[in-house]
Amino acid sequence: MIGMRVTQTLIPTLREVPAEADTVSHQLLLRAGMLRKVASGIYTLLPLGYRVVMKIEQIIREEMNRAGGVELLMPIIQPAEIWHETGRWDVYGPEMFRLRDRHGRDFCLGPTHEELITDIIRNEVKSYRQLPLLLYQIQNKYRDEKRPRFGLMRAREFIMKDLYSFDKDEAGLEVSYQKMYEAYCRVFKRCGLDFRVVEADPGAIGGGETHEFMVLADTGESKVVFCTSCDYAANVEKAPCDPQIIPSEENPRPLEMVATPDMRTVKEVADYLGVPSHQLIKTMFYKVDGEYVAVLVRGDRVVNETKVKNFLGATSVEIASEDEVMEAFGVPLGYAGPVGLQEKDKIKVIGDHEVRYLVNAVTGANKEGYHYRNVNTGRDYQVDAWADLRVAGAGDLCPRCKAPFQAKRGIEVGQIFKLGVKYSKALGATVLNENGKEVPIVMGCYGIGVTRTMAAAVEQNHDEDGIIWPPSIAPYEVVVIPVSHRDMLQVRMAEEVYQSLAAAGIDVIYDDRPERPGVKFKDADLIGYPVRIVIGSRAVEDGLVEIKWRASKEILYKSKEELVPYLRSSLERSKNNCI
Ligand code: 9G3
Repeated sequence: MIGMRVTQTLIPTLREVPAEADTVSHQLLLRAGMLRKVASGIYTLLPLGYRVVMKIEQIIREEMNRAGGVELLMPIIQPAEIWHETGRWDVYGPEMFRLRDRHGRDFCLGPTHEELITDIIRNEVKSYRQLPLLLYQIQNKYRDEKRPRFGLMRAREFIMKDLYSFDKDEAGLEVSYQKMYEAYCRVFKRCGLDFRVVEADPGAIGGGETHEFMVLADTGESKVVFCTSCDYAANVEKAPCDPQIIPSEENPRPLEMVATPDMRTVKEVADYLGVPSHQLIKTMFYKVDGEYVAVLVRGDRVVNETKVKNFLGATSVEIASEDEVMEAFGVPLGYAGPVGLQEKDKIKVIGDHEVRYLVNAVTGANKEGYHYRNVNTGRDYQVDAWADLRVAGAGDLCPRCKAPFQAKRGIEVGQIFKLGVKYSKALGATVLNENGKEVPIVMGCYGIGVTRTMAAAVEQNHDEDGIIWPPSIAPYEVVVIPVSHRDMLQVRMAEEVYQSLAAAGIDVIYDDRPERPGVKFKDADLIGYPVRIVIGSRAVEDGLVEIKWRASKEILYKSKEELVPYLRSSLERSKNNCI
């Protein structure tokens, strides 16, 4: 018999929006009494919040197991040694939580588990006959985010399901990857989420192909482009884009320096000189693996740092500060430009393809208070290379079918990677293959942000009254509310209905607080139970209870006898129709 009474649990709902809340899901999870902050980026999941997480975890477990996954549990605290072996101990800086034990040995709180799981495999697996293996855990992860925000969406401690696949060859990895791809689609469908799978950039983890599972939401931190005609979709970090050339009938005019006092931004300069922003060349300075690189993009574009990193085959790309640029090249920020830049030593200049086609462009003169007009590539400046270095956006053309993109924002709730042999080589995890040859094991890794999925579900399912939980992950499926807590007939009937639902295996909570009905109705809408049952005078007189669906706001009446079969079938249907 499951079921709960409100007076027995802890659901501290709030009327006011807490100041710390910086996105709607964070606000609502706090107000619904499901989450409380302990420190920046560190939260307590209160009883109702934890029930949602447990339901999401259960859906994940069922789908991982169905795909052949086997669950284990690795330690959160990890010895530095294995991170030294892969060389990652020094790659990750302050983002890694590090600590020492009483003997002064180095450890970290696990931000991920590639090293740890590969260490297990290299000790326990020797023959291809033991493969494939799909091992996973559901465990807290720790990443000391510079700017934790949006509640559980970017926390410093969060729950992740991480699965690692081990195959004897690339063909095996293909099979494992496909199994996980399909399992992930089932997980997010069963969680009632509107999601898309997009091509992504592997980033520091290395390896090959990778896909991200994005819950569409305007508050999402990720930008994604979707083709309007074929099914191509990609994270803008990865999406390739051709130059969009704006034809110009002008002939190159003589280079001219113009005074632009205190005009630094693209907009200020464009307005002051009366040219459109796409006529400007924006010069951005980066430190790429410690070397200075100037990147040129059109004034109306944004530099894609992932593309810069990939083009230069670098491991770290970070924007250079105003002082560094002034110190190194005497170039005041806001007045930077490519003319005469390449001649300066210790700088590489690379340009996005679009810049190459600009005729009579405007750029900074590398001199305080001055810009150049009529800048033309070849005559006035050279670059070391031209490449696709900009962020794709709406209107850019699909690399597959050339139809225009549309741009959306998304919350990344899952990511799957083909790792290849990067970790198995570094740690010596090999097997003897069918020809008796020792080969490195071919790996994949697959993550789902469990707590982030809960937050994403709220971002996607709420209205002005509060959360609207998809039934499959709701903290409780049904809330039973007596209109009067003084009318013994109503209270008795409410008890009976509650008991009958619980006995029928429906996840039901009974609001037995000595409160006015209005308070209970507001809480029920805020918390977002899928179904609300009200027992009022009408119920006592003609035996009909009121049923209200939170999502559709549909209200209907059923007798006590009809109630259980109706709810069981309608809840089952709503939970299954997203499979
Ligand atoms: C670190 C720190 C932060 C990190 C990593 C390592 C992200 C790190 C990438 C991954 C890749 C996959 C398995 C599950 C799915 C994601 N942030 N990544 O490796 F030391 Cl401090 O975690 N891992």
